[in-house]
Amino acid sequence: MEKEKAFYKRIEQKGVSRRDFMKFCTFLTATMGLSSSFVPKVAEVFAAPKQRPAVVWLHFGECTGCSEATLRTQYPYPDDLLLEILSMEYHETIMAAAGQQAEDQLHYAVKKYEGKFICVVEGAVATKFNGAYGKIAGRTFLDIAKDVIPKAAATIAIGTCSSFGGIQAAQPNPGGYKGVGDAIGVKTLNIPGCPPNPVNFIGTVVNYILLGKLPALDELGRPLFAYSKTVHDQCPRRAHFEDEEFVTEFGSEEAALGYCLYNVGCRGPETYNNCPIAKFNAGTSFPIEAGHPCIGCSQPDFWDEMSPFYQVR
Ligand code: FSX
Ligand code: SF4
Ligand code: F3S
Repeated sequence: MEKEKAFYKRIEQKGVSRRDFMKFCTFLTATMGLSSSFVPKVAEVFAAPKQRPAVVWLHFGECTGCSEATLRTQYPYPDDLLLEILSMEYHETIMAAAGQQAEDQLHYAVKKYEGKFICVVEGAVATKFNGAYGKIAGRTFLDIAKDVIPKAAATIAIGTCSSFGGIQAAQPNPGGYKGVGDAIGVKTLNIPGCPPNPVNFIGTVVNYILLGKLPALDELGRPLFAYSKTVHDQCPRRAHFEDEEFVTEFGSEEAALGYCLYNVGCRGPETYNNCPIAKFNAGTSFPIEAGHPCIGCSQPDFWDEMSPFYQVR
């Protein structure tokens, strides 16, 4: 009770009412595909966390947009997520430690929580030339992945890069970059998107805390609750597609009317993600709502397969 009270006080100070928070929990429960009877339990995960899974967050070849997106989460706010809900043991971008101290913390955390921690991986792994294209503290990404990941209870690949290789793996890919699962031959839970939606990461973590297991996945390792439908099938512009009302030029009258972006290269019909429902920045918007076609950022090999962007295929 005390913990819950302190939580509600804390979020109120940040301008979030209890009602807004419950609205978010209802939204997250529905996004996760759970019945509404789970809403109070989901709220409890945030308001009165019972266990805080240890997380070791690795960075390989990437732009750090995945961390940036996660740090923009609201309900839970990043401080709650990192300090109350999870126990973030290692994360190069946000940790105070640097150099040897940081390296020591990685080894300490992996040893202390062996078999119990969640490994979150951001970024792709170079595999050619014994992984020489990417190193941290004298070790290749490949060596670090091979050392740390088998010791984790579960591995979440956050973002398209760690899921499928992303921009590092785009042709001609001289470093032989691959998604982390492919690089070391393990199954990972993949949350693709460049960047991915923090809601899908939080949903996965809450599922793990609440039900003691990871959510159901498709054949590409993606949680079905977020990636079972195309962007096109959930798109607010879909009626315009059916009525053949298309934008043919950016800045045109049709664009202002919110017509379908298919003819300016929208890849929504080939892309699996829940962006139209989950949206970004606390439900503010997503690419298509902002007038930009989907570029297929969640799909494997999208830099090669979906480009040239803006061209109808
Ligand atoms: Fe990749 Fe993450 Fe794209 Fe960036 O770090 S999924 S390049 S948005 O952010 O790995
Ligand atoms: Fe489909 Fe894209 Fe048109 Fe939306 S804007 S209806 S996703 S083609
Ligand atoms: Fe990416 Fe398309 Fe969603 S570009 S963010 S999958 S709308």
